[in-house]
Amino acid sequence: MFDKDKKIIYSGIQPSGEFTIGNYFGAIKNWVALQHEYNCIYNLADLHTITVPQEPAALRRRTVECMAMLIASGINPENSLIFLQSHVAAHSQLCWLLNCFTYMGELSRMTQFKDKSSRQGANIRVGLYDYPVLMAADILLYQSDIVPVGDDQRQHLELARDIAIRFNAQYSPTFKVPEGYFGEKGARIMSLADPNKKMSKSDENKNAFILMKDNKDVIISKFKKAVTDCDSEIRYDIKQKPGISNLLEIYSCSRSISIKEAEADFCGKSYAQFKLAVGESVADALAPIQSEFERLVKEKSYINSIFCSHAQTASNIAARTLSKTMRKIGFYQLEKQ
Ligand code: AQP
Repeated sequence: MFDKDKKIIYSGIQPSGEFTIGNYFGAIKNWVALQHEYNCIYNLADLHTITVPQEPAALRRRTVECMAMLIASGINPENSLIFLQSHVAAHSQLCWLLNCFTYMGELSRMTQFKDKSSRQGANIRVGLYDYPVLMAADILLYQSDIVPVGDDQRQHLELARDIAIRFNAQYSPTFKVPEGYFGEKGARIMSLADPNKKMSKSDENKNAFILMKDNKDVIISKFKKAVTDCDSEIRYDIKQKPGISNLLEIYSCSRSISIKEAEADFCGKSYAQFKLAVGESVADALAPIQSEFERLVKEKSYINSIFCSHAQTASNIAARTLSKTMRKIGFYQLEKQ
């Protein structure tokens, strides 16, 4: 499947909810484009989802749907590895090892932990605190060269690099130190209800996000309700006009044009006309993906065959790094009889 001369790209996405256009423009669309140039390893990160409560049947259903959505979006299982994290035991195993090379102070500084833990009340799960170490294990297991992530994951990627550098310095080169890849556009799609907050699939306010599965009417009605501001100028200015800037960003992503071109399209137009056009443009961009998704999601045995074969390939690659790491630390290795 892989070409030895190409660099390795690794990225993951959680089936913690149905994918939003934040996930699509910030991650999945870039993943699809990168497949031609790199050996790509994409992971449906279900172990990460249980850092917050999940309903078992819903998690199971969503996992299959998320896999179908990734393939419908253009991830090609013939060229890229695409598997479920819990099917490859090495992720949890390396996470434990790396926990012993990570400092409490580092994890306490993570803004995603501060943000999500403030919403969890009294009983904050250790898994939520440890999330960045599992993410470091995900990345380092595959000797990844490049990790495409949205802006929100920059801090976690930095930690993965720090852990790799620390481990390599203490023993000898073991992990490749990965570089981040931040797409030019869509790096941070914001909530439609609060443009100072990123769009998240687990937001309780359903009007805050557009799901990749939303139909045209729903999409247009959500954009109509999107928070803007009280003047009438359609221009990109994140500080003064975060709502309008976010809509311009979404429009430019959906049409694959620059922000300048997006602004030019709405010169002299009203907010109502602008919002309708953004909704229509997003619906048009999603339509072919949605029809492919509807076809694929019914093909249970095809999806299952991808889960099986890709988990096997990923396990083989991951086992090499895990065994090397354990040897360096000093664990006694079984000799073949
Ligand atoms: N709003 C966003 N704008 C740009 N990129 C985004 N990503 C997520 N939201 C946005 C990118 O999507 C990839 C997968 O993210 P994830 O599912 O692993 O976790 P997340 O970042 O926590 O995504 P959500 O939607 O906010 O999930 P919940 O609500 O469960 O926490 C990442 O590359 C991420 O940067």
